[in-house]
Amino acid sequence: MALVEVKVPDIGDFKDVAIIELLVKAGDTVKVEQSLLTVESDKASMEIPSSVAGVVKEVKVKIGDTINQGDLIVVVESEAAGAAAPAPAAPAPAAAAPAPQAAPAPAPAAAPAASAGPVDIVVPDIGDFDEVAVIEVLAKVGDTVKVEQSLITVESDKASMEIPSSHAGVIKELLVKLGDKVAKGSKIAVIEATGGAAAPAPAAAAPAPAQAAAAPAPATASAPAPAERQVPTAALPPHEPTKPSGKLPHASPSIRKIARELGVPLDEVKGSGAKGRITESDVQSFVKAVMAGTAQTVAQKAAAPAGAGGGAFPGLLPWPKVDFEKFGPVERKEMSRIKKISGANLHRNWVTIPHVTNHDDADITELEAFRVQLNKENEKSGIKVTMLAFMIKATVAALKKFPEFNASLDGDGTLVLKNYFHIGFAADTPNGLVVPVIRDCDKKGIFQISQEMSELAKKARDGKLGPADMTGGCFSISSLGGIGGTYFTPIINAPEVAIMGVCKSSTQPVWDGKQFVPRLILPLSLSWDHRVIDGAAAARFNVYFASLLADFRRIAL
Ligand code: CAO
Repeated sequence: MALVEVKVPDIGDFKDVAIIELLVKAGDTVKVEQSLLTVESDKASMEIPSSVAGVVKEVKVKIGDTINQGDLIVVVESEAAGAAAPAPAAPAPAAAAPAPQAAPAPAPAAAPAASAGPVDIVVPDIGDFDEVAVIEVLAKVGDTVKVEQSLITVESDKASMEIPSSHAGVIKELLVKLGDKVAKGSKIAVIEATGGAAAPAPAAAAPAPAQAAAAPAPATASAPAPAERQVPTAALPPHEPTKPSGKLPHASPSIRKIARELGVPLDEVKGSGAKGRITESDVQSFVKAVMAGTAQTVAQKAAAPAGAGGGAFPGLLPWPKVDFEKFGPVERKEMSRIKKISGANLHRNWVTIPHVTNHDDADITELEAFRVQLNKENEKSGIKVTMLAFMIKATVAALKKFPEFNASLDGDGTLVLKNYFHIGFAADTPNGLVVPVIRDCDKKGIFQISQEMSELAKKARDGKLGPADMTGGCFSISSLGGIGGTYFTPIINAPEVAIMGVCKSSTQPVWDGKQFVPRLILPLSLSWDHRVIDGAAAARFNVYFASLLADFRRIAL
């Protein structure tokens, strides 16, 4: 028994290739030629075999590491006494990696650089592989291809690689089909080359692995962009992810690259290609299904609470489907357009904003008396002042004192603090809830606010509000005071960060230190976005707001 260091054999021009799969672990018994790990470039993947038989003592690399020829990958306790020879004992690289030998070989058919006209595209030198199967045809007759664009994918039992076009132009003939066997020199296509676009022979001719190192520009060396692959995107079937098999998914390097870029767990994608091979449209339909909420990845399922089903959010039960008629007569009514729109907005705001609601009371005994007196004095003006107008003015003062309430989140972590004071008020209309906005309330008096409010409320009831009447708000007030109730939880009107809910005032006994006295108490419910506002600030806002209503002279301080 002896410890043998197994190193990366000669893998030709392959440099800094990433390990995408470890096939053994410490304690495993391996045979000579048994694959230890899989490496992948952007156009080829290959397995690196063991040079000795024995028990794996240590795996020296991990997934994601990049390796080169001569790098130590595992230490094996060899069964054979004389098997202690280090790296040279590695098997011929061709056994594991078809690419290396191919790297320097120019393709026989590489046409002189700038020639236009029909050009034969042939399989370049792919090492010791006699014949490899065509497992994917990536282009069709009539396609315009670029130099380096992959035309077919071939696969042996230990490696798969894409064969690129050595010339730019239009494909006139495609001479291979799925399942065909090809070898070095096999003609795969005839291209009507566009003048001057032919690639330099070595880069164009070398098989995929070599190109990663030889091609000058990374852009041309990488796999063609998905859009160029002309995969039909319409009418993709819904996709239910499969269970991960634990084995490297059956997919070409470019598909694996696309999956990596999109964060798709490829081992959960069901392959629709030959022998279950994963195609680009399989990846697309997987993404579509997950985005549509009709499928979940294993990770999403694991994140969901036990017993939860599918749905747009992980763990959310689907909406119950109930046969209401079974329980009694019903009628069906289409929801109004406003209800549908406001419903969608309210839903988003409720789900995405971490709401907290603080309740408080304001003693409005004096203010209500003043309001009644004001309306008496101004009976002839036709302008009726309601408590809401005072609350709007009090809101402006509170926003000035607590600027984070007059703010919006913009993107991730940026707060937009507003230097204007446009206040929205929820208005109940026959068609549903709308929130008209009164602009520049800091510059307007109680009468003007009252007048604009009654005009906007009428416009709302008549269904005549335009977008300009309902946008640009800083803060909203939802008053149910004319109706009743004590407290409620108003939903923040995004992108605002807080909303004041008001219910019906009522006369209540309040202890003044010596006795209970009747006071008119207004219930307040302030909902605020906890991402922006802290609980203490919200409590202070409410206390200040209530103090202004209790003694409106304070607003001038
Ligand atoms: N406590 C006691 N009485 C109140 C009050 C309060 N907090 N607020 C208003 N009132 C009284 C008014 O003084 C008025 O009494 P009088 O007719 O005796 O003068 C009466 O209630 C009706 O007031 P109003 O509703 O016409 O006027 P407003 O300025 O208070 O409200 C508007 C205007 C448009 C906001 C209101 O009509 C409305 O639509 N409210 C509903 C808002 C809503 O639906 N919010 C829920 C949103 S969340 O789903």
